[in-house]
Amino acid sequence: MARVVTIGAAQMGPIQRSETRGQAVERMLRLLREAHRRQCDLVVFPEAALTAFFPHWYMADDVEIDSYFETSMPSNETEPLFAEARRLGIGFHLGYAELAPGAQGGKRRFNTAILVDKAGRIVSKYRKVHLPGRSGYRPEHPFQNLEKYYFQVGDLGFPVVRAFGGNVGMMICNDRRWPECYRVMGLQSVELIVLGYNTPVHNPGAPEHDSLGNFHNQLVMQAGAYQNGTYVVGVAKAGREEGIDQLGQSSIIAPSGEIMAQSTTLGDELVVAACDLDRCASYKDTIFNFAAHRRPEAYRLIVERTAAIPPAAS
Ligand code: ING
Repeated sequence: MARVVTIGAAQMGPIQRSETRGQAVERMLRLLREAHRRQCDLVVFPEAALTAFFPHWYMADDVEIDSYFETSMPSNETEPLFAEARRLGIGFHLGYAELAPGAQGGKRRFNTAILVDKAGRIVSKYRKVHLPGRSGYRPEHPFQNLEKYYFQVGDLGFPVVRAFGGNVGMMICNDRRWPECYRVMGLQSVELIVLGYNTPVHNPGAPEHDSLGNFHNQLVMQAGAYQNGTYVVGVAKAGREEGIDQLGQSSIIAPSGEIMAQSTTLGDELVVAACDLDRCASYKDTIFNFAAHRRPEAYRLIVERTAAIPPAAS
């Protein structure tokens, strides 16, 4: 019996600062109902799907910053999403900013994603490990990427759980550019990786890369899928959000690395594909049979070294 999971990549257009969480959830409910009509088992929403992507601007006031974070999940505003998904019998992935309690009554802020099963239970949680950009304000840049300022590095690793009939893992946005993330989950026999992203077309830190933004977006997810024999579903918050143009290209990618389905707009758009998890074996059991071919003793630098060290001059 094939293990087919019908997945809906629920791309969202921009969420402006003036939009409420309730309005964002209404848009998500419309995508969820379309997913039900199209027989989806799982819907993947983007990174930071409840608000505008606030790391793109600087805030000093703690109360204002916290206003972009969720202190509970589900929260009052997201409960309708959990309830409707449960009623329709659909699971979902949701990215949001998490405010978690810290030691001595402190608080911790994470860029977080959850996986919710068809019964509405949170079955996995992930906190973003690779925080791009800088922790300091750059006045010379047209916009910021202050994730290192607003978020702590995720402390949950890269969990893979049994869900939707297979082995499912998560990552968030910039994580998809780092092969280590895919391999840590590949070493847990992952068959489906779901992720959301907010990716500006323009990178103020490396403008010479801008023309390759779409290419790099596809490259990293296709490579990660193929090299670990897993499906990868990447879902954008797209379009012009607070004056910043963001990539679309939400994609469902097969273990072969082929793109099965991809968005063609920069707005709210559901992209659907039936994913047979049994197709992963064709790669996991042959070219990427880790047990037969990997040589960890040759890879020690990957874990022991953070920054690159060039060879000594001969
Ligand atoms: N965003 C971006 C990403 O990794 C970025 C950061 C922007 C990288 C532009 C390259 C070019 O897709 C997040 N939120 O990680």
